Amino acid sequence: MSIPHPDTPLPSEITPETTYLNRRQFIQATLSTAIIANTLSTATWAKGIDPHSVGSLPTTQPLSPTSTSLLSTDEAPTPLEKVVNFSNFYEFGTDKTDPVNYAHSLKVDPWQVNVVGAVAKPGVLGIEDILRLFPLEERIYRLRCVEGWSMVIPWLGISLAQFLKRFQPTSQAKFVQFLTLLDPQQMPGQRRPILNWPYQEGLRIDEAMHPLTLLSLGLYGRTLPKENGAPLRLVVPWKYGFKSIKSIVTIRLMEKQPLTSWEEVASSEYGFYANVNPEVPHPRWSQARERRIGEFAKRDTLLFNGYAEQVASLYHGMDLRKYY
Ligand SMILES: Nc1nc2c(c(=O)[nH]1)N[C@H]1C(S)=C(S)[C@@H](COP(=O)(O)O)O[C@H]1N2
Ligand SMILES: [Mo]
Repeated sequence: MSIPHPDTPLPSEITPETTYLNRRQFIQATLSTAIIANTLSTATWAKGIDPHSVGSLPTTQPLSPTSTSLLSTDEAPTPLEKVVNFSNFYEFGTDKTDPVNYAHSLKVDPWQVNVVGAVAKPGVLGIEDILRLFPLEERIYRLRCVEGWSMVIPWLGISLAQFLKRFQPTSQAKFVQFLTLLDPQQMPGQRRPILNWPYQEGLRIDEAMHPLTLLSLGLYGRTLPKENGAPLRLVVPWKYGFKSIKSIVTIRLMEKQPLTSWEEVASSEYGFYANVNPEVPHPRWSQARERRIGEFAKRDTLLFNGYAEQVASLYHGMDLRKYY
């Protein structure tokens, strides 16, 4: 894989997170997902046709927020068609269009989330329970991928802090680990050693408890499309997109900092913190600018993805070059 020049204004310049792989592995991984694609386009959905009649997104349902958060940006949301058709979800392949073609094999109902570890009241909640117990908000957030592209997405979700408090984290709970479903039957990308499956992520407890941190169950007024991490995924808008882990089944409160999937495969390139920072380049490309999907000219990337006012204090006194 050649690394494109950072200023070439083409979508093809986007540097895949997989360039750490050797070419052979990469090609194998890509070919392994060559199963029958669902050819029905989600564009139909974007045009307002009921997805139940389309078949490509059979599990999405209308979902109404009780409020729109004041934490929302007023920037124009990225069209739904782009949000669904351009996505990273390596459990279904490493191409941006693999999730929309292959994620239909994921079964999202029934689904349970296990909360374990350093909590006084460990427990399991289904998606209906979560929707019944916690107020659903709409939050329009920027999402900046480490590869150099960004989107604005109208998420529907609940506060992760409120969710975690229900399980009563103990004084040992210094970090939170998140795990995606492990099931190579449903997630064919897990048959290849691209990452050490299941996908794992982690946050420090104060990051997890921050009011911006969202446990998302939907976008654009409907439940989450499978491509985007149905039925439940994390959204941490001041961090690179890879922290926003999809299709979560386990949340573990821990005393020690958990290992994350991308640290595990390339710790010199992807750190635990992964805060968006235009001044700290990735070892193989600059992070100073980004392409908003759907736009031609590049934008400057903002410190903490523009959320510095809300989150900079979490990192007071930390060397952000060391803790990248
Ligand atoms: N389980 C899992 N979660 C994941 C990924 C993945 O491959 N597997 N990709 C991450 C990356 S690199 C990005 S940029 C975002 C993309 O989210 P989106 O498709 O909603 O834009 O999901 C993140 N969450
Ligand atoms: Mo990403």
